[in-house]
Amino acid sequence: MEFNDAAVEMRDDVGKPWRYEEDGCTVTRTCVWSAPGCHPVGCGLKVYVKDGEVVKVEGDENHPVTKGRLCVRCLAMKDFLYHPDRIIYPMKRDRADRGKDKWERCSWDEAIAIIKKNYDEVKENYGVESMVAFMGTGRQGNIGATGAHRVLGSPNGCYPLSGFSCYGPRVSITMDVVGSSYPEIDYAGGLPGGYDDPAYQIPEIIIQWGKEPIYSSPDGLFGHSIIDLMKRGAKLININPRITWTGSRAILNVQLRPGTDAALAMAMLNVIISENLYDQDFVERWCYGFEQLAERVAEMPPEKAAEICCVPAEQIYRAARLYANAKPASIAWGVSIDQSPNGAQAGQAILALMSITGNMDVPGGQVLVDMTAGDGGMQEDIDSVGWPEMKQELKDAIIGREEFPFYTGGLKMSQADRQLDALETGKPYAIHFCWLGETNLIAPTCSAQPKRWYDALRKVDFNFATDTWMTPTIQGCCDVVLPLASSLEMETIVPTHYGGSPNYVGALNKCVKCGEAVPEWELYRILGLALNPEAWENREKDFKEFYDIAMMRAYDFDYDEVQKKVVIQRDVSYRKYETGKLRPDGAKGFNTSTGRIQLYSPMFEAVGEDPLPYYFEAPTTPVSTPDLAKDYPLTMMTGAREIGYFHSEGRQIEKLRDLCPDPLVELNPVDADEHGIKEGDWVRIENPWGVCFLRAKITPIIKEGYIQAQHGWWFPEEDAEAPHLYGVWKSNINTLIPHSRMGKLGFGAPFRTTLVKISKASEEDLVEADRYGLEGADGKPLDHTDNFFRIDDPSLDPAAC
Ligand SMILES: Nc1nc2c(c(=O)[nH]1)N[C@H]1C(S)=C(S)[C@@H](COP(=O)(O)OP(=O)(O)OC[C@H]3O[C@@H](n4cnc5c(=O)[nH]c(N)nc54)[C@H](O)[C@@H]3O)O[C@H]1N2
Ligand SMILES: Nc1nc2c(c(=O)[nH]1)N[C@H]1C(S)=C(S)[C@@H](COP(=O)(O)OP(=O)(O)OC[C@H]3O[C@@H](n4cnc5c(=O)[nH]c(N)nc54)[C@H](O)[C@@H]3O)O[C@H]1N2
Ligand SMILES: [Mo]
Repeated sequence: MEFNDAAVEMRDDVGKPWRYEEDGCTVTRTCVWSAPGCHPVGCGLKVYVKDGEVVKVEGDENHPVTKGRLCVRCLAMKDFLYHPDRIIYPMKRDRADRGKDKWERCSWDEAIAIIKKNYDEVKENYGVESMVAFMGTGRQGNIGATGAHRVLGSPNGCYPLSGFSCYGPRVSITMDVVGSSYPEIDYAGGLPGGYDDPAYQIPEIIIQWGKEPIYSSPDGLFGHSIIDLMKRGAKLININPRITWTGSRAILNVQLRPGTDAALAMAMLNVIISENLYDQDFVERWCYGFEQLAERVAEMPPEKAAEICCVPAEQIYRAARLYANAKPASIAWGVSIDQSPNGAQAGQAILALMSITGNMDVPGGQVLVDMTAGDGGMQEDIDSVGWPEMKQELKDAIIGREEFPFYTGGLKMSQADRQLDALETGKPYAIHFCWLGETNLIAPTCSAQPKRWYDALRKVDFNFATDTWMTPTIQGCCDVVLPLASSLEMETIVPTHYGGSPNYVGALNKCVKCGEAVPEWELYRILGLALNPEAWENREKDFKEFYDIAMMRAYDFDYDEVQKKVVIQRDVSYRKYETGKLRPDGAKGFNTSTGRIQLYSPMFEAVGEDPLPYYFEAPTTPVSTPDLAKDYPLTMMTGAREIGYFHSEGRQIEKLRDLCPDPLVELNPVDADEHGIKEGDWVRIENPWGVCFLRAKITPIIKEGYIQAQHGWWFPEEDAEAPHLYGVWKSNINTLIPHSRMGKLGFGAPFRTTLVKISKASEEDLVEADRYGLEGADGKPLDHTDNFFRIDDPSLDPAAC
């Protein structure tokens, strides 16, 4: 096979600014995205190469936003690049050997031929809809559902996390309410003068709502900007059940009960409206449904929310007044909202807070997409590849379409929980071919109840993966694996905030090549040409050209210019609702059906959801499931981000592993005492869905009655073969998270509100951990029933916390 290396060859025509010689090394200035996994912040690196090998990586002080600052994952890049366990050649294995470490290196031609043979057979016998492309979070190839739509020609692209509990809910809700991609805080990333730019204003208040960007830099937000802004006077409010590092420096911590964010946001609206603290002019001119919203939130006075959220009512008054009186103020919207089954409503209420206080699209407030400058156009180009050409009958076959039209219609992806049902039951039709791209879902990452996914995937006729490492998922379930290049091995761009918001665009300049690993887009093209040539022949020949087309339409610069300059800031304009830049037709107002921000959502109404925000109890809490709480009294949050790991990635890299060698669960000292658990003890955590083991970290940052468990754990140093699969079942916290507990729109899951009990693990427990993980504790079968699901039960008394 001929690689399209011309497009990714080093170029020396551009000169010093992006590449120069120093100390006998060639230094390349570049930005990163993924792999190693990260969201598209595009931090700046200087990569020192000698004799074709990376010898050193440093932060690039010339990068206008990150200014030389880097997290540990980038500082350990060299160890990632040359780690002996990385996959840098295609590999194959007989289907009968799934779970056995019997991989054989093969050529690209052979790997593609195997995939094509299976593709053709399945297409012929069952149709393309019986194929699914699964993807995890935020990588370069995560371009809409291109893998499914354009490479396989199937409608079923799937992000397999129950209730699409990340980003998708946020984007979908905002598209409907505001007519834009979700509004990130304005941290001056797009302004050439940065924080000192005359167009910018430092926010007086920043609310970090279920978000801790300092560790997560999520979705294109450079986390350290929070510190920069605090140094320039911004004050922090954290809405978080735990006191985090930034929380210890905040002026207010609202330590609400997990999953009650909608009640809190509604009560803050209640205060702001009843005390007349809102921006009347903005509301009158630009909001739709204010009266109805005011009526609705009148039902949620702070005293009532205080009972639901288990926080003092005064804190709610204080948070509301501080936020509404600050000019400007911003809210950083975290994944805790997406992960809540009530998150659509919490999100709706948070958008209403941003809007009625006049903070939408103002300097230092929230930034919105400039549709006329083409950000929207670029996003549209990216999201829609392959979809417009698809036959209507195939689009109609998308899994979960009838039940969840808002989810499947907006995201053009199959609904995650129904996708698992289809794999398990063969209904509405059987699945015969899966592509596991960028997800390690049987590790506690992109799935709830991973054992169910494991069993279901192992029955599929053919599975292949595209990854940078061998993982438990690939080892357990796949037949072919194709190797992907890392950030330092490719030439492409990183559009911050997924190209959605006006910010900056960074270049990934190729530094080295490892084995036969290819950049993700190149891989799409190779596969696409083999499997679905009509969609690829006579089209863009590479990622560069793909982005060239999108960027030419979107921006006033092209790909080459980005590569030369390494980073281009977009320049930002504000209050675009007054200038017609929020709508593709250039009319004033917002890009919604009413032209205004829809505090009352006609679309929610059309799909059978309440058009206004409302509160309901999460599916497994002491309030919604009091019987369950008798045996499982603790509320478990999971997945608060660790700086050294990206979900399940990084455990092989010594420098990163040293920072956090074992899976940890945080316990309050009182709970630890009650159970005779000491710092570092292995803790047995269980509920009717499963059992797993993590080590105790005893800390007062978490309230009594709650625990916070890490996700993502497996042990790459342990036995690879099934059933052990690198110890993936031992600390698999997602085993305890039940499926299908989403809200009406199909979003959310109890990742941060599950009931459990804990005890000190016995020696026998630890010996039997694999068996428990696979079969349930003490041989009791895992409970997969829906007995505890009562979202609509009106008799629930939220005051019972
Ligand atoms: N309990 C619990 N579970 C959670 C969460 C939680 O808070 N609590 N958070 C959830 C959230 S928000 C998310 S988004 C999911 C994430 O879930 P995943 O995205 O599935 O997580 P990863 O473990 O990072 O798995 C990604 C795989 O992609 C590979 N990879 C890295 N870079 C690239 C690339 O550029 N291309 C390709 N093809 N592969 C690449 C990695 O090596 C890794 O094997 O986890 C979810 N799981
Ligand atoms: N280093 C690193 N960075 C990452 C990732 C990673 O795995 N590692 N994952 C990436 C991904 S896919 C995502 S989605 C982002 C997520 O990044 P963020 O949105 O910043 O979210 P988290 O760090 O998961 O959680 C933030 C906080 O939410 C709190 N919390 C828990 N439950 C609740 C609740 O019910 N309500 C409220 N208000 N707060 C709650 C937790 O205590 C935690 O401190 O990070 C991305 N960045
Ligand atoms: Mo995520």
